[in-house]
Amino acid sequence: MTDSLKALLVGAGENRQMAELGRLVETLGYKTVGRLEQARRDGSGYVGKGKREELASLVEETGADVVVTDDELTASTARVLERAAGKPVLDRTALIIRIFESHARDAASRLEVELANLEYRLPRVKGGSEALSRLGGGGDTTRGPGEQKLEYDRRVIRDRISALNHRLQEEKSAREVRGRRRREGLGPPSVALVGYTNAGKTTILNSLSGAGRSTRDRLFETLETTTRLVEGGGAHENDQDGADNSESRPDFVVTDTVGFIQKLPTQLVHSFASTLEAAAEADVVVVCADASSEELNIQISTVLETLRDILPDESPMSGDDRGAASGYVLCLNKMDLVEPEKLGDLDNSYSKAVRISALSDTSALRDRIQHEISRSRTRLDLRVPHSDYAVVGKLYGIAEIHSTSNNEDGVILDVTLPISLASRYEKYAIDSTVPKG
Ligand SMILES: Nc1nc2c(ncn2[C@@H]2O[C@H](COP(=O)(O)OP(=O)(O)OP(=O)(O)O)[C@@H](O)[C@H]2O)c(=O)[nH]1
Ligand SMILES: [Mg+2]
Repeated sequence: MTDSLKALLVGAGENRQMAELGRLVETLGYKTVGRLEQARRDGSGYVGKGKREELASLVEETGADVVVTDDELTASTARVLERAAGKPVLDRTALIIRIFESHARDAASRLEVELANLEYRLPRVKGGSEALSRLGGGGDTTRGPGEQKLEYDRRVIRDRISALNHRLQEEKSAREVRGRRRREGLGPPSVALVGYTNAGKTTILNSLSGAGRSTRDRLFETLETTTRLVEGGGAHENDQDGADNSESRPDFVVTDTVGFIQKLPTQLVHSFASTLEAAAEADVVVVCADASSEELNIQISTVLETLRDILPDESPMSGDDRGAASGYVLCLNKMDLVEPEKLGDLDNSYSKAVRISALSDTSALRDRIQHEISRSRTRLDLRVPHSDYAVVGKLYGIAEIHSTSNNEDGVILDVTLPISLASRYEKYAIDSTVPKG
């Protein structure tokens, strides 16, 4: 495609994200040829009458093919704007759905995007005479032809929506079973990489795990969660004699997720659910951010706010947002692109964050993750009476067993457990060392 579509961007209201809208448009392969902004959003036409006239002449001047708005519009507002511009109008939601459509690779994300698209279309099928005449056709004798087709279309859309919801619900149940197994301690500790779109999450995953997943400088490159194993390499080679295991290097699994964005269309919350689940279930959440972005602060707070709304209170996210809280790690990526004079600001705002350039080296992040995992686990000496022998079997499923022996009182075990599970076994502890946390 040599000739990309020319887009004219329109934003209204206080919370305008014109630069980001430009990035979204670019991600879809359009070229931005002009911008129009207004501080107050107009109830009937998104921008006021005067601005709509300005829009018409800007369309003439620039030869724009399409008008793109920074907010979702109702069908009638879109129509008002479309009439003024004389060009089709694409709102922010439709734009993001199109990006998701063109980036969806696996079956599940395609289903989710189809669902989002139908939910977006449903309220827009009804309405004015234009929609009716466009649909046309139909042979019912008691009703107008358009009306009959319309009913039919809406019913088809609704049926398809419920079928898709059903399929996605089934998948969700399967994921929940897997999640429960994991929370029971079956399997290695898990780390979720979450963050704003284009922060570098997939690049970080690839670097940590040696995977070769697609990364590109465009928004919403990743639309599905993927999990990879990172081998820790056992105990730290540099351990001094007699050092305890607090700096052991556990294996972990790391999950890459769908990126966040401001004003996320509600229709895409489904696509997003797996990201939120991954974050809710992770032992360590890594909030990744593009340190070189002009919008760094807003991007970080968008991510933290979205996670806070959804995660339960006991989740690792319920700490402060300076990267110092237990359970989540703030990772400032793309440090290679940060201007030297900005480093001071980063120090002040995010003193506890890990800084990396994922293109060259992620070992600092890996060390921090392993440190967090070690902190989330505790080592105990246990004596399990022979009468409770089933407990020993259970421990083999959930703990790392360092040594076992038998005596007349029971089985003696030296184990490392997730702190969240340790309280169940406290009564068998040999010292009175009660695990903290
Ligand atoms: N200069 C520089 N570029 C980076 C760095 N890390 C990632 N990138 C680039 O940033 C772009 C986005 O990286 P991705 O890993 O795809 O980002 P993502 O967070 O997975 O993005 P989505 O999947 O779209 O949410 C790519 O072009 C990467 O090559 C870094 O440390 N320095
Ligand atoms: Mg990605």
